Order: sequence, then structure tokens, then C-alpha cells
Amino acid sequence: MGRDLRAADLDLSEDLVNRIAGARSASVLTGAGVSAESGIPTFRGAGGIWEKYDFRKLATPQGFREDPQLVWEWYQLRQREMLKASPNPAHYVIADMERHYQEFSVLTQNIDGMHERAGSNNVVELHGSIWRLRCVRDGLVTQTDTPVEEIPPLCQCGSMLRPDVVWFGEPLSEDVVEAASRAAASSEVMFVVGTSAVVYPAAALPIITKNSGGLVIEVNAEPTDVTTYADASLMGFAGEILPALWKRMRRTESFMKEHPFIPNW
Ligand code: BV8
Repeated sequence: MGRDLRAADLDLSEDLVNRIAGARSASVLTGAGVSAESGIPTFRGAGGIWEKYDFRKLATPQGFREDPQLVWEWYQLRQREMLKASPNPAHYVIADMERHYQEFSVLTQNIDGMHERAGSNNVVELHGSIWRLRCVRDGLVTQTDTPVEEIPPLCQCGSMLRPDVVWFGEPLSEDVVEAASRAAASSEVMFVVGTSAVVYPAAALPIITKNSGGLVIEVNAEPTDVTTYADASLMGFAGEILPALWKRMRRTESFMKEHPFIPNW
């Protein structure tokens, strides 16, 4: 696993850390970068999925209509990768944060289920889940925890099953957009972790927090559009930066006041 970053190395003022730790409500928007240190490939940047594969063939309804076999081979491969992977320290800090804040939502673009495996409960899966299959005929959704065997998998009704994910050109479900927008608007702090922030409407969520007067704290391996308006941008690996940030937060007065009896948390 990564380096043990010293909490003092983080370029954050004491005042800002106090405000972050002292907030009542917070949320985190995550993208593929939060799972990178678990060994799950990201989409963009060096070695990203979209460098090797054409998203039109693999992550659009047209692509699925044209070649469901190819799309399912890709999702089966990703299911196998995700099953082998384990949550990394970034996922565990996010699960800890949920126990600290009175209100906390995980808004994830990821479909890998890693946040739940690390112990997060209030997770909004903006782009669906690779561990759910949906009947193309009647929309019936089934949960699974193992990779599909038969390709393409079939529903009991005989129709084909598709991954219950949101492809490009498909709308996110209304209740997901409603829950995520409400969480963003009510967050005094939004952490934005491991996302290139190019995919909408997910990338609009930190802007909602900012426009509602909340703090936006970015943790990413490289600058993004969020960097232009974040209250702080911590460049580096989430699996190193989040544990160091959490250490800084736990030393603040507001944290101790909130959790007087958990000294070594
Ligand atoms: C919608 C599927 C409207 C699940 C994904 C034409 C028609 C319709 C819409 C559009 C259109 N043209 C554009 C759009 C909008 C489109 C969009 O935003 N396109 C972009 C590319 C311009 N959006 C949509 O289509 C959305 N739907 O708008 O519908 C509509 C309304 C009504 C009726 C009809 C339509 C749907 C978007 C969802 C698409 N599905 N995936 C799956 O298979 O995974 S998107 C895909 O990108 C994943 O979900 C992924 O999560 C997401 C975003 O990427 P990131 O998570 O940010 O990952 P990325 O690799 O890009 O970045 C990783 C970052 O981490 C990097 O910055 C890297 O530096 C950093 N990093 C790496 N390692 C680490 C790290 N950081 C920290 N630590 C590390 N260790």
C-alpha cells in the first residue's frame, strides 16, 4: 500500500481543517480514482480504459444493441477484477467519516460496490451497480455477488439481462438525481475524490455545494475543473491523502468535542 503521508504535510490551514471537522453535514463525490489503489482501472488519464476501448461500443445503449456479447464480455471481466479487489484506505476513511458527521452521503460514480464493502451505508450509486442485472423487457432488477457465467445472461422470462448501470446518453434515475442534488445542496463540506469531473450530471454536484455556500475539498492525482473553484485541492493518491486528512481532523477541537470518548479513533 501507499506511503504514510504525515498529516502536517497537507497544505491545509488549521482554520480550514477546523471548519471541515466542525461541519454538521457533509458528502463525498467519488470517481474511479478512489478505487485505483484497489487495483481497479480508471477511465481517463494514462492507461485508462477509454485509451484502450471505444466507449461507444461498451458504454452506450447503441453499443449494447449492436453487440451485447462484446459488452457482456467487458462487464464480466470487470466483475472478476472487482471481486478480486479489496477496499483501500480511502474507502475506509470515507466509511469512518460517515460515523463522524451528523449527515453524510457517499455520492459515487463507481459501480464496483467498494464503498459498501468498506462499511459505508448511505451510498447513492449515481451510475448504478455492476452487481445488479436488469431485464431488458420488463426492467426487473436482480442482485448478484458473483460474475455472470453465461453470456449474455437471460432473465427467467427468456429476455436478455443487461448490467443495471447508466450508459452514456441514458438519464440517471430521477430519485438518484433528487437524492444526490439534495445532499449536495445541504452539505457544509463536499469532498471530491478521484474523479476527472468531466461526466455530467455528476460533475455538477460540487458546483451545487459551492453555490449553496458549502466548502469543496478536492483529493485527486491531477488537477481538474474542480480545482478551479475548490476551497482546497490536495493533489496525490486518495489512499494516502485521506488517512492524513482524517488524522488532522481528529486532532481538532471540534472533533474532540463531538467524540470525547473515542481518543484513538
Ligand atoms: C445524461 C457507466 C442525459 C457505468 C459511465 C449526448 C447525449 C446525452 C448526454 C450527453 C451527450 N454528450 C455528453 C453528454 C453528457 C454525458 C457526459 O457527461 N459526457 C462527457 C464525457 C462529456 N453524460 C451522460 O450521458 C449521462 N447521462 O446526461 O443523460 C439524458 C437526459 C434525458 C434523456 C436522455 C439522456 C450519463 C453519464 C454516465 C455514463 N456512464 N459509466 C460503468 O460502466 O462504469 S461514465 C464513467 O465515467 C464511469 O461511471 C466513471 O465513474 C465516470 C466518470 O469518470 P471518473 O469516475 O471521474 O473516472 P476517470 O477515469 O475519468 O477519472 C479518474 C480520476 O482519478 C482522474 O482525474 C485521475 O487523475 C484520478 N486518480 C487516479 N488514481 C488516483 C486518482 N485520484 C486519487 N487517487 C488515486 N489513486
